[in-house]
Formats: sequence, structure tokens, C-alpha cells
Amino acid sequence: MARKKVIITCAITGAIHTPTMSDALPYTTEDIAQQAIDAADAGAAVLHLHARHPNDGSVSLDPEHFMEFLPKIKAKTNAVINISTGGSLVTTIDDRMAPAKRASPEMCSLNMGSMNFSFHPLADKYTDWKHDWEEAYVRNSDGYIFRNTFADIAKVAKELGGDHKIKFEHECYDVGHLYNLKFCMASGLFKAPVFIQFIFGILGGIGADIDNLIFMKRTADRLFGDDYQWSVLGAGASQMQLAATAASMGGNVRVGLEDSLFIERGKLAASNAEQVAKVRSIIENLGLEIATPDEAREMLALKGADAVTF
Ligand code: KMH
Ligand code: ZN
Repeated sequence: MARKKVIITCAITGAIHTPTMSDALPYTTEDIAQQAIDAADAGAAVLHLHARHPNDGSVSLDPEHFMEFLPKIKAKTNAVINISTGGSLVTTIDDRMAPAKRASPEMCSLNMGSMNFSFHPLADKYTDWKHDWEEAYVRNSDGYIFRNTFADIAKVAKELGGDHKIKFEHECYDVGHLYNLKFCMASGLFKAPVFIQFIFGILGGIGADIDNLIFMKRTADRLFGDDYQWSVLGAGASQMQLAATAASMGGNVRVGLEDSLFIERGKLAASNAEQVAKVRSIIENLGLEIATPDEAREMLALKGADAVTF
């Protein structure tokens, strides 16, 4: 049987890193749009997007900030747009869903459990912060709970999966999240095949070890059989190694400056596209092919680029 093609997702800016940490982290409308377009040109079939306040790079859940760059990206690429519903540790699920409700993209993220989600150790690495908000934002992440209760998950499933027909990137940061997903599927919230993002290396989630990837994959096989597709996101230094392992094991991969600011040990990436080009070359050197956006649409059974509202 022909090996499935590999879907590269690129997560362009996220809500963890701050402008001080890398000049390459995009936060203006133009930069987010251009880096997304370049990432798609480099081989990303799916673009996972958050918005930032264009003046200082702080995290924004304002749907209008998303609407400033989404049409620009759509005009220049055929990439699948995936909008985050997990962009804040401190606001309600309604606020987190607002951008996806406005844009009705083909995909959005759905975080599959409540957890500690902290990046406070990064705060000690920097002294000259570019913007006033950054240091407290990073330091205080040790005090927040990333809330994704069963009620929250059900709300997202109904409000975004229902009439909007949005397909979810089920973000699973630990083995228990796979069981949460299984429970939700049994309750009728999600239909097979689901698309699972195995996430490694977030402080609060499972560690970035290949043993853990194998364990997550075996657990998912046991729970979901053929009813799922999967991708791997290694946060920080593990990004490329876990992506290479995932591709070798038959999975899909996620890269991007949301997940790691680096291109190799000690060297900041110049752009999202640079990480996409690197992972693409790893995949192709393994003798595998990357999926185009239309192939990703077919593999994930997406509603289609014409059914979005941007
Ligand atoms: N930042 C990633 C580890 C979301 O946007 O919903 C997880 C993420 C969450 O992408
Ligand atoms: Zn995200």
C-alpha cells in the first residue's frame, strides 16, 4: 500500500513566545500574513494561527485582528487555515472561540484537558524586555490553569463543529487527554476519523521523549484503531527530532515559531518558512512526500476553502 503523504502544519506565532525572545516572531498584520504565506510556499499545507496586538505583540483574541490577516493569506495561498481556540490562559472559552466563530475556518484547535501550562522558566533568560507586558506575562504563567473542562470541550464541539462544520485539531498534551477524547467520541461529540495533535514538552504535559511518543501512539491505536489521524508537535529543542520520528512512524508533523524559536541548537530560526523547509527536507530525505493543501483537505475530510467566512 502506498505510504500516506505527510501533512506539515506550521504554527506561525502562538501565545507563548514574546517579541524579546526573537526578532523573527511575527506579530504585525503584515508579518503574520507574510510569514504564513512563505510557510505555505515552503510546503506547509495547514497554517495554525493566533493573533497579536499589532502595536506591541501581546496576545489578542479580537476577531478583527484575525480578519486583518486572514484574507491576505487566503489571497496568496491555498493553505488550510486552522484558528486556535486555546490562545489564552486567562479568558473564557467563549472569548477563545470568538475568532473561529467569526472566520469559520476549515480547522481549529481544541485542547482536550485542563492542565498546568507554564513557560515561566523562560523569564529568567531575558533581562532587556522590549515591551512592558512581556515579563509579567511569562513569569505569571506558573499561576494559571489552562482550563479545558468537559463542558468547555462540549461547547466548542457543538458551536464550532456543528453548523460551522469545522474540523478539530485535538490537542493532546498527555495520555489522559486521549481518554478524554475517547469519552467525548463515545458521547457523540466527534465523529471518526479525528485528527489528534500529540504534544510533547510543554511544562505541565508529557515530556519530549521518543518513548512517550511511542506510548501515546500505542495508546491511541488501542483507543481509536483506524478512526484517527495523528501529528506530532515537539515543543522547544525536541521539535525536529520528534517531527522526524513521527514522519518515520507514519504520522504528520507540526513546526512553527509558536512551538520553537530555533532552527538548531542555539540558533534562532530566521522565519517560520525556514523551519518548514527544514522539516520538509527531513521528510523528503526519508523517502516520503509532503501533502498539498488539497491532499490535506481530502485526508482530513475538510469542508473546503469556499465554506469559510473571510
Ligand atoms: N502552543 C501549543 C503547545 C492552541 O492554540 O489551541 C498548543 C496550541 C494550543 O497550539
Ligand atoms: Zn496554538
